[in-house]
Amino acid sequence: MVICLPPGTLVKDANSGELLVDLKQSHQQFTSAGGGNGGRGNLRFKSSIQRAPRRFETGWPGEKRTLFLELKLLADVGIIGFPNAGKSTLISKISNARPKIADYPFTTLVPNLGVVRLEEGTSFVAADIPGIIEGAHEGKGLGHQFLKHIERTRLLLHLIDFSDPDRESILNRYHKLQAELKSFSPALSQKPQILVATKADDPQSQKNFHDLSASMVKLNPVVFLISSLTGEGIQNLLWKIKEGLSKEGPSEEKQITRFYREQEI
Ligand SMILES: Nc1nc2c(ncn2[C@@H]2O[C@H](COP(=O)(O)OP(=O)(O)OP(=O)(O)O)[C@@H](O)[C@H]2O)c(=O)[nH]1
Ligand SMILES: [Mg+2]
Repeated sequence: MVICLPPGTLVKDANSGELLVDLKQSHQQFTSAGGGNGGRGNLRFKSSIQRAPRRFETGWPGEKRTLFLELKLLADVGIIGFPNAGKSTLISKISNARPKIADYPFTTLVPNLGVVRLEEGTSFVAADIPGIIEGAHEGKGLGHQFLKHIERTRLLLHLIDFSDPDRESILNRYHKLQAELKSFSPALSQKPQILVATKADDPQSQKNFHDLSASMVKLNPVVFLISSLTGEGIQNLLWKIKEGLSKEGPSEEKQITRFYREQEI
């Protein structure tokens, strides 16, 4: 029996939890339980006196194994932020993904993947995940369940809605999201991040960016102000992402994270 699974599926032994294979490549195959040897069929018992034998042998039973399958998406860039930060709007602007967008929190319920074509021949894959809120590690909002999908990315875009008139809450949200990342996985919280202040078309965002950019740069040296409505700042952001992805990554991630040549997608 052949079971087709999406690339990025981890196959584990359900009893021991042992990782059997990480299916990172498209069309990769793995035999988790071998079939038993077959018995001899009627034809093998045919002789000069027995032309149509009824005798046969049953085969041996095959291996049995209970598997636990876990999908961790393969993407180069993860887009994170509080609900309504503009994550899905950005991925729909820069890629072929067409996620649902709305002005209420938790519009996105499952991750979206999009291929971003940067220039002739180079592209990368971005993942937009549901919004994270304070207390996600205790299961609040949609909880941490989707953070595993950005564990294999090399770069995080941390989007913050700058159109909020409450300037303090902008900084607070930054710190809360970092705390949530850390409580999920220290490795994830140490991935390089680009801070992206969103909704630049809103005068309030411009004002907040003017007042807060010095504090933001202290927290993270790479800060961009963008608008997914007008396109402001997006091209520069994409070049920065390309630069970030071109840097050497840890060896395990290097195997799966790279620029794709267009014909491979
Ligand atoms: N003015 C303005 N509005 C924006 C911009 N980007 C997103 N929005 C609006 O902000 C709201 C939330 O956008 P989404 O892209 O759904 O936000 P999200 O971060 O994906 O939200 P969740 O899926 O709930 O986590 C929508 O009403 C968008 O139209 C922008 O650049 N400018
Ligand atoms: Mg969304």
